Amino acid sequence: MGIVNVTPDSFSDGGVNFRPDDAVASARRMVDEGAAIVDVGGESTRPGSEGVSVDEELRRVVPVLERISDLPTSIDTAKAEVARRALAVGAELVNDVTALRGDPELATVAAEAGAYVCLMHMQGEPRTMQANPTYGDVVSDVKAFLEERIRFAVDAGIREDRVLVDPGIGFGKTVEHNFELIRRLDEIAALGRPVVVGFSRKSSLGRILGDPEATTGPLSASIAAAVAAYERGATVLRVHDVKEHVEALTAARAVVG
Ligand code: 7PJ
Repeated sequence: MGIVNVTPDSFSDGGVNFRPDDAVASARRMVDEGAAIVDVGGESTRPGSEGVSVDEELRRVVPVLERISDLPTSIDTAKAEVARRALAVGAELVNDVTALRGDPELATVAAEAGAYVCLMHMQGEPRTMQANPTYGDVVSDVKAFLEERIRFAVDAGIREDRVLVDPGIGFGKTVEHNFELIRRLDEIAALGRPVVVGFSRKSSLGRILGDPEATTGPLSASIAAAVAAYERGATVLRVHDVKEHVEALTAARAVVG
């Protein structure tokens, strides 16, 4: 899954794809490089961020999605109206970092469109989530949350075989929490749904390399985390650098057999 943030302020590619022409070109390049789907988002959820209005989010993503309706696309939003418009112009998956908790209408919109939905775990909210993340057992807690959200989605009319789950790397988690979630990803995969992992360029990768203030991490470490996640059962890797991840994962797949 290639990431196209149509935002001025996302944590690692903010501004790069803010112009529609650039976002469209990036999406096409990612698919050429082997992405199975392109995740288009108009609202940054980086630590500390505030939200944007529905109108602003629509202004950012709809013109881009309209021009890539021939590609497999996902809409990264927590807003029902943004999802509804995105699905109408061809998106097939709703990637909701709130796991259908942010907008009471979103589950119905996804159910009625027959869309795929990615349910992501987050402790707290983007503005404050990195203040003091605390768990009993992080993997058990995330797994129980995802199990409950799958139930919620199915009860809202979303077919279970349309649901993907994501442990939410960096969303209300310490560095150690993030790596433990990957180490024990098989426990999340045991939910029986495809597991999405987004570790690409995240700050924990810069921090284990020795910079306690890092806000991003390098490509090399991103690839290592993606391969480790793949070996433990991840099916979708959400990444900025598609070509390099496709190359690495192709080799990893050849090893796994
Ligand atoms: C994630 C996400 C993730 C899913 C972001 C970035 C930071 N969606 N949206 N999983 N991270 N499903 O653009 O990398 O880990 S925002």
